[in-house]
Amino acid sequence: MLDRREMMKRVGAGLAVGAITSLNPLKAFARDTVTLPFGNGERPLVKYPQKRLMIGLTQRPPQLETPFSVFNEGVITPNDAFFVRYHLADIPLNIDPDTFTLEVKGKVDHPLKLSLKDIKKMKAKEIVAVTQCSGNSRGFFNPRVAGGQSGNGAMGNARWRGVPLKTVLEQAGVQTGAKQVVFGGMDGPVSDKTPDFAKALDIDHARDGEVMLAYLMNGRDLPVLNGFPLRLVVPGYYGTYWVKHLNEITVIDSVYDNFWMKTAYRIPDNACACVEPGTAPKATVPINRYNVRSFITNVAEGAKLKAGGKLLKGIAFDGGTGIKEVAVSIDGGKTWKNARLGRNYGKYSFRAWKAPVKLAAGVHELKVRATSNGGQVQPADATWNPAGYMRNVIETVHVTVA
Ligand SMILES: Nc1nc2c(c(=O)[nH]1)N[C@H]1C(S)=C(S)[C@@H](COP(=O)(O)O)O[C@H]1N2
Ligand SMILES: [Mo]
Repeated sequence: MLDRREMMKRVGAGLAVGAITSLNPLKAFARDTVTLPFGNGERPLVKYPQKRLMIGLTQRPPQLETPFSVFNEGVITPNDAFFVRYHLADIPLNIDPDTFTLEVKGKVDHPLKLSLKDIKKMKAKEIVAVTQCSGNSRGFFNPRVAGGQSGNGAMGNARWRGVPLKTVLEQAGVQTGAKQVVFGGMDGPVSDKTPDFAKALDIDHARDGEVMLAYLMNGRDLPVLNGFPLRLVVPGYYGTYWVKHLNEITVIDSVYDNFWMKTAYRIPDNACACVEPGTAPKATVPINRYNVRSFITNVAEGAKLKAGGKLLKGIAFDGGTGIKEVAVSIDGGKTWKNARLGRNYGKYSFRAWKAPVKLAAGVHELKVRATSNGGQVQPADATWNPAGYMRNVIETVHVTVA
């Protein structure tokens, strides 16, 4: 095992030269590629520190997608396979956990400077929750839209341990008139024309007791690329709010209007968060909770299967009401059969499901459809919005059975 300082050095060295492959002990693999099932879907498989081979989307900043087969290994996504998304190229490489501090300031009675030790002394809490990028599955949008062309691997589910943001805000003493809380991380832009990354939550949301500052992910320190040593966890909300390398919390008495809140990460202000393809929404709101999704994880697109019995397996999740029901279809959606749900790790977690089916020889469309406890059902037809967010159409896997 590498100690942390050595690891940081290697992360630093690797990223500084841009091409991780040149330093990579697994260099040979970097020439391997995978092809995601949409136009221009070819991607390199890349090796980064603390990560297994991942699907590379960009190098600087690193954006890595989880190979989809990982989701068939269990409902918890291993740290070394968890996806990575950054906006800005200057990512922090030499974080010393002993000198790291989190500042809490703005409209508070007692501004705080907390060390990691201080934070770890507070009463801890654990939650299993999905992180999903707003643009997960963007590559499937039709018509295509600009932005990172992700397949379905820009999501993951982990057990997070840390302290409720509420506890920290109480310690700081939020003043009356507070409207939002702004979160900043240690990464930054390379050019000062690029707006720094920061996100905001409404004060009531920030104080709901569920939003937390996490320092452990699946029982281990956060991987560097997933926000070491501290990140915000916003259960049920899109990944954009889950600020990594979190070192600044500012309570404000207005609605935060930086680029990342006012311009980016906004969705059409209607129930489907969608518009007629090719058109622009009239009004938008900041992206917020996940919609309901489900996937078959043990049969890949285009698979060839043997005729007879087959146990379909997969996962489902939503924005925090929990999964009520998952149904599968082997006839392209004409008939549906309920799946059996697996163990419940809480309403923010992936929920495993299983369904035995009998497949006759021929070509089939397998489909899976989840319904949330909140009554939301996946749509049969894909919705569209110009940013390519929130795809949640009923997934279809085409198979040939012989
Ligand atoms: N500091 C920082 N935090 C960040 C981001 C970032 O660019 N910088 N990107 C956000 C976005 S858009 C997503 S989807 C998640 C991804 O988390 P991950 O890289 O741990 O998978 O981190 C969020 N937190
Ligand atoms: Mo994201």
